[in-house]
Amino acid sequence: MTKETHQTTAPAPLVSELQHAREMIDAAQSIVIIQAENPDGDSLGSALLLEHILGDLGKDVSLHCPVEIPKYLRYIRGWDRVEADFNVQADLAIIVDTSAQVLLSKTLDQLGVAHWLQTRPVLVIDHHLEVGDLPFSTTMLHQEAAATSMVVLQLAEYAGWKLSAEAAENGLIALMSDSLGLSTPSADAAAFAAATRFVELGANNAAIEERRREFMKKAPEILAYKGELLQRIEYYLDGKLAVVHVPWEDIRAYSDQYNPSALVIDEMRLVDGVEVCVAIKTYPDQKLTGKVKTNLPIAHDIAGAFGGGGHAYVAGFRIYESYETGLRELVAATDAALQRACTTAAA
Ligand SMILES: [Mn+2]
Repeated sequence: MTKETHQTTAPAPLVSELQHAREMIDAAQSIVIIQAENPDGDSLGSALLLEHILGDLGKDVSLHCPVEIPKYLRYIRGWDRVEADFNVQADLAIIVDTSAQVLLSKTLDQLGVAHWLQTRPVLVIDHHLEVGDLPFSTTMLHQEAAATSMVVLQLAEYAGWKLSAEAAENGLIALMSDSLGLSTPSADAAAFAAATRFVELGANNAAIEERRREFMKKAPEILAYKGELLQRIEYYLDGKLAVVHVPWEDIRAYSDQYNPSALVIDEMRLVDGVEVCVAIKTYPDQKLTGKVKTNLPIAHDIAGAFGGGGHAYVAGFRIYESYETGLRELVAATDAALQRACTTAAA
C-alpha cells in the first residue's frame, strides 16, 4: 500500500501556507474569529471548531458576527457565544468561510474595525477558491474542499493540535451543512474521510441530526400556514419559474416562529419542470426582497439583475417597487438568465 492511500484529508494546501497560518496563531494570545453577515452551518461550525481548538491551546478567543445567528442554526451548541461586538483588543483575526468584501461590510462599518483590520494580522480560512477582494491585506489558507471545517482540520493535523469531541462535533456539523449531508458534488473522498475523522474524534452524527430536527419542529398553525403558502405558488415561463408571495401580514404573523419562505421554497424546487424558485416578501414601505433558489446555476445571475448577489444556486435581492412591477421584472430577468444558460450549455 502506498502512503497516499492512508491520507485522510484532501490534498494539503501548500505547506508554506499551513506553516504561515500556524505561526500567526502561535504568535497571538487573543484571537477574534469573524463570520461574515451571512452565517451558515459551515461558518458557525468552523468558527466554533476553531474556538475549541484555540481555547484548548490556551488562547483567548472571541467570536464575531455582525448579524444575529439565525434561529435554524441554534441547534449548534455555542451559537450564543457569537457577538456582534468586535473585540478590538485581539491581536489576530481569523475570517472563516469568506473573502468577499460585500459580506463583511457590516463588520467594516463598526467603529474602528476597518482600521484594526488594516493594521493587524488577518488570516482567512476558506474553501472558496475565488480570489477575495478584501480592502486590507490578509494571509490566505484556502483550498477547494466541501467545507471550511476541512481546511481547519488540515491545519490542526499539520500543527499537531488536538481536537476535543466538542471541536469534532462542530467540524462535522460544518461539513454536513455545506455538503447537505455529504450529498453535493463537492462531497468527494476527502470529504468522507474528513467526516470519518470527526466521528473518530467523538462527533455523533445521529445525535446532531436529532437536535437539529428537534429544533425544526413547528407549531400546528405553522403547518397549516405552509398548506396555505403551497396553494399560493404561481408558475410562469411554462412552469420553469415558481413564485410565492409572502406579504407583510404573513411576515408579521409568522416570522417570529418560522421564516415563511423557508417553509416552501425547497419543495418548489422539487416540482417537475421548475428551474427557478423565488420567494418574494413585501414590506409596508414598498421594500421587496427576493430569495432565489435554482436547479440551474443561475441564481446569482437573476439576483444580479436587481443589484443583488449570492451563489450559483442560492441568491437574493432587494428592491423598492410594487409587487406587480417587481414580479414583471423578475419574470423578464429569469427568462433572460434561462436563455443565457441555454446558450452557454449549447456552446
Ligand atoms: Mn462554506
